[in-house]
Amino acid sequence: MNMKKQFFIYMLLVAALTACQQSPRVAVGELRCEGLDDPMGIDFAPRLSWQLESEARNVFQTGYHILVASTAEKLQAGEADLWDSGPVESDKSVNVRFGGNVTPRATYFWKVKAVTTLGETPWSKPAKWTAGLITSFEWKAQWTGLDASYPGDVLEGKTRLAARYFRKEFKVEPKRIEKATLYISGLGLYECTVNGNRLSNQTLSPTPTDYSKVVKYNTFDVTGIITGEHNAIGVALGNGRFFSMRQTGVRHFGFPKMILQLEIIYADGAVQTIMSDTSWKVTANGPIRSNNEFDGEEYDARMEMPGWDTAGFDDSAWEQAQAVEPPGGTLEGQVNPNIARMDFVRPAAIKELSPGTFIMDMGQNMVGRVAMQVQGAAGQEVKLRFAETLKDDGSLYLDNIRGALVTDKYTLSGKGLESWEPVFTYHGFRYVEISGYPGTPTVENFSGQVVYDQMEITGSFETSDATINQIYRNAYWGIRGNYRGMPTDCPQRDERMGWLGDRAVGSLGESFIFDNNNLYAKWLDDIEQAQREDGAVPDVAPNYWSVYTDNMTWPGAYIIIADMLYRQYDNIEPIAKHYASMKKWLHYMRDNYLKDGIMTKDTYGDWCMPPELPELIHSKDPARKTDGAVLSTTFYYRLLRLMEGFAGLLGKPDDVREFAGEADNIRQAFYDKYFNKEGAYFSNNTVTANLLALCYGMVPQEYVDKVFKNIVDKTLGEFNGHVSTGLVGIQWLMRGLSFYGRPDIAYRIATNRTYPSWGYMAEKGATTIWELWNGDTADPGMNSHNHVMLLGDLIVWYYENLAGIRNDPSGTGFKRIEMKPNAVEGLEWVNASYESVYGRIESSWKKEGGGFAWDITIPANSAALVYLPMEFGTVIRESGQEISAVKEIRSIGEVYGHFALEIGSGTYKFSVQDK
Ligand code: RAM
Repeated sequence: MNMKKQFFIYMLLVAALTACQQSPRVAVGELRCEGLDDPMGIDFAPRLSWQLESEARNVFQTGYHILVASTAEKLQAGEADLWDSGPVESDKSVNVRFGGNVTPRATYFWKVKAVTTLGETPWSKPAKWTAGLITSFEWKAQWTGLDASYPGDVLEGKTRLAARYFRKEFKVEPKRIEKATLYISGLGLYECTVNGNRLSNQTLSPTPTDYSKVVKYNTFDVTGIITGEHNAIGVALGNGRFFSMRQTGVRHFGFPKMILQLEIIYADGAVQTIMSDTSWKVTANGPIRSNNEFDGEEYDARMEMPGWDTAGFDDSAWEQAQAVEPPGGTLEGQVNPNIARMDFVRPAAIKELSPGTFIMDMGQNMVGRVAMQVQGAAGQEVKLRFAETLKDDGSLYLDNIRGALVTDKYTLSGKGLESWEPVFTYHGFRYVEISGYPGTPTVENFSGQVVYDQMEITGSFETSDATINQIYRNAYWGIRGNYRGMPTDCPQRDERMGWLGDRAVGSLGESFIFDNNNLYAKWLDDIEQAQREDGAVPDVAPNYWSVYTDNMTWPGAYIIIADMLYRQYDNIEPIAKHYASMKKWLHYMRDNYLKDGIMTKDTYGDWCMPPELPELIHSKDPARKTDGAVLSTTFYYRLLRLMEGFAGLLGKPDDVREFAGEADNIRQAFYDKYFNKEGAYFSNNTVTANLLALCYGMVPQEYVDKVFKNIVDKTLGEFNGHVSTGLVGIQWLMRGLSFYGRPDIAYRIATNRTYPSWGYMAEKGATTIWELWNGDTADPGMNSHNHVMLLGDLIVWYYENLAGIRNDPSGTGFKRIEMKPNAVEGLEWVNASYESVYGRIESSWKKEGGGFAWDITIPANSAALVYLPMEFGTVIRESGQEISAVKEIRSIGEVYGHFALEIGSGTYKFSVQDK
């Protein structure tokens, strides 16, 4: 057999490898892991992953050999001067710890070969990663800025500044440059050019953090753009979350500032370093007159400074930059992706509303900016305002945008055709009001630039049901529109905060569509940085809003998401890193609020459940609402069980006992206090109360069916087959209904087009997901049309229950896959795929001639437990053959109405028929 044809090995690094834009995780980890227990060898070294690809079935890895070298040539020659793993017997091909030393700035070239059940693979193609600066000692540059305001800056109320422009010229020696690396952080936001060249397509960088704790820096390979003797660096600074958008209520860190270090290594080994310091020049008199993320950007093209970021520009009118106080936070290489222009939208239509005022419809509620082309007289001002919906008279509906001014302004230079897009702001909108545009604007003059975190799309999902497909699309737009280096609640109004509760289970659903591993790992760091000394974890992180209300359902996301990253990505690092802080928080809650086994403190209830009146945001009806202590006690129980598991993973038997014992007590106390034996329900018998108890395993076995029946009765009776939960209950609704045997009800909820439902939102024209089930009628005080919190476990259910692609509950990273689709009545087919860390999993099924046809692909080095639905018959074939004749398949037999099989990698075509 020709091994070359059999295998291709793909290599991925835990840290992204795009040029050297990002430094590997070690830059973060090494600074912070001191003193951490390391029973599993979790020491935050870089992790190496690769994928095996083979057409053959049942391919497993049995060993590997990794070589790491300091140059491509050495690696090619097999000279592993940085690390040679030697032949290792192991099936691990994901997150293998690098065993060598990590040196600041070093580049690591590596390759791997695997031993498999089919034999040995050839060496993979080489890949590389680059280490960051790793410790703050490597930073020689000064924080540089301009701690002063200028005429036009708004320092009170809706705070906005003109952009600050910095420049520095430098000479290089006339000898060959081996490598030039630029490290930068510009707060709140920076745009950096070298010799007038943009360094990447990213925008709104760096990623937002609590700058007093941690500041992220970005790394760029600029070797190719330093070509001549005379060079220049230009940096423009926007406000971002540093000079925040509001004077009060939102955290302010100070005037914008930057740190930059450009390291040039010549071929002869000499090193030249250019650093931010007081030799730089600065001005606030550039074209960006004003910017912030809520209120928009104002640009005066007459004030452009041609050539300001290239050598030879006359900067005599500029000021000398100041050495300023550092922001306080540790500089860390940024591992999570930056934001970039990821997509664009062609406007659907422009209509004149009144003379000179036009309304442009993007056809989609999107997040980002509008790029414009315009021609006219110098000094003419074009104004763009943004909204999600229109009033009856066709004008912008701005009430739900609250205090955000959402206005961009462009003043023409008058020099021919001008193109413009703001850089230091973003909006959430479908409609744009255009005024002051010279002549009549047409759709060709505008384009919507969709900006969000540069993430791989990992999932595809389509079904025979148009409503499900539309909701999936709406969710996709909503999720990506709310990735902003942190998961925000909304993109349009004066909020845009990282609310923890919104993503507790949503993050799991999202992980099927986007590779959000590094983003959520970063967010857990944000949460930890926001933890108070006494142990309290906030409801918002980074804590630009200070919201410490002590409840279980919002901060609980800290623990739930760490578990998600472990399950979905086989990433144990967050658990190891945050374990101590999580435990501290649970102890804090226990010590302050646990009374007789009941967690008494709650803040939000089952947030935004469908209210009894269309104009209400929150229900006032005690019979519909779930008692806060029920929510917090069930969550506390669930979190204790997760911690029990984490403690086991980390080798802490005393903690396992502590959490397990506490959990047992809580379950008993909860049962004693809230369970009504006669009626078999908890508390006031809401779907949420019963569902949480059931899904968290708090219901004694003999009552499980009866409690579930109450959920079914309530849903079908009082709520007529509709959802009755808010943000909390919805986290388990779809999976709960399916798991306990009523996927048909879940399907009904998923396809409803009447209120309340996701389909109702679509029916009313939504192209994203609303904050409120009644977003069309409720008070605008809190009524975003692009919020993902009410998705709950819907996307999880799409992938796990409809497509049947689920990580085996006892394993991690889809090494073992559980495939068990619900072929519910009404649904004819599903086509789905998911790019797991082992490779691509595919599941496409359809009902056909009374039978069931199902095509499955499993990546090499993983395996699946496949459940074929027997309601379609008892004759099971694979590619036309009786399965008993297919040697690669292991039949397990009938399990609860399914025929269970075990398969390894490869592609399979199953059918289930009567004969
Ligand atoms: C509002 C939003 C947000 C939610 C908080 C509690 O600001 O709905 O998503 O988490 O309230």
